[in-house]
Amino acid sequence: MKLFHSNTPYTFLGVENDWDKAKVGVLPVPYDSTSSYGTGQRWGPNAIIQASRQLELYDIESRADFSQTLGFFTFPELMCSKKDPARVVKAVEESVDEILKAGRFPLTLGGEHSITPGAVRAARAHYRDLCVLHIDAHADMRHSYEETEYNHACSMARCREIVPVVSVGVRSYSQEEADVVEGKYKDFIFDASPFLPKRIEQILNRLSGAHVYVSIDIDAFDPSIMPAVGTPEPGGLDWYEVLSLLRRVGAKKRIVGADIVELAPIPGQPASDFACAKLAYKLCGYALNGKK
Ligand SMILES: [Mn+2]
Repeated sequence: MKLFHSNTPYTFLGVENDWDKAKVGVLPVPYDSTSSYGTGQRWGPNAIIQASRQLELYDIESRADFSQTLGFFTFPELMCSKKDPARVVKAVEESVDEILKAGRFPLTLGGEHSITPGAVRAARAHYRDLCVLHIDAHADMRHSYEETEYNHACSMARCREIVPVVSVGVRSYSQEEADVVEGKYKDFIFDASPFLPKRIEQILNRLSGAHVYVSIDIDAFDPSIMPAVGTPEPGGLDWYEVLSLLRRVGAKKRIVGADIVELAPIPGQPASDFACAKLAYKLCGYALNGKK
């Protein structure tokens, strides 16, 4: 009966799950309990993995198929308690800590943005000079929202309590957030104006440490590129400018972990799923290719 079964494993990129050879640990976190508008982010990791199995693994930019040289190990989906965001964040922290302890690069697939502080906490324990590059349409600087400090609208407020954060693509925030976005953190929050080379250098100069954790809320992109998000904001970032930024950060700093969050797949419209899969693959290339 072998003839009738797909021989592409159900893993990120459809590559063999071999922990010993893998430099990247892919952690799917299907969590979406605190979303305020659109929901369905719990289906995000599944859609990214599905789409990634169709990706062309030859990367034109680097002229290489680096899926084998890097090696990707896909974990089973994390169990997510719907009622207790703090517990989910803790579970993410523990999982990312295990991946880092094993010397692998943690790539977390969300799920909503509330999970990021767990991953950042784990990375901070391994790298004392850690800073975060946060790519998002929203500031996520509410202190708490809908009775929890772990709402997705608070993710960067939590991260900024422990590490310096540089946000880019931000074009929507509340009155409460405006006080800190336009005040205390104004030099560390960039809007969605075009990422010209000079601006990319300005962003880079704000990243204080040598080690960088990258958190990408895909609503940072323009909705024409990433329509499948809970809160689509017009006037977003362009595909190539985000890649330019990530390429520069990868060349100048050491990217030690990443997450791609907030994909809420639209049935029958796989463009966003595919873009997330490609983004994840290219980001791992920028982070790890040519590095020891
Ligand atoms: Mn957002």
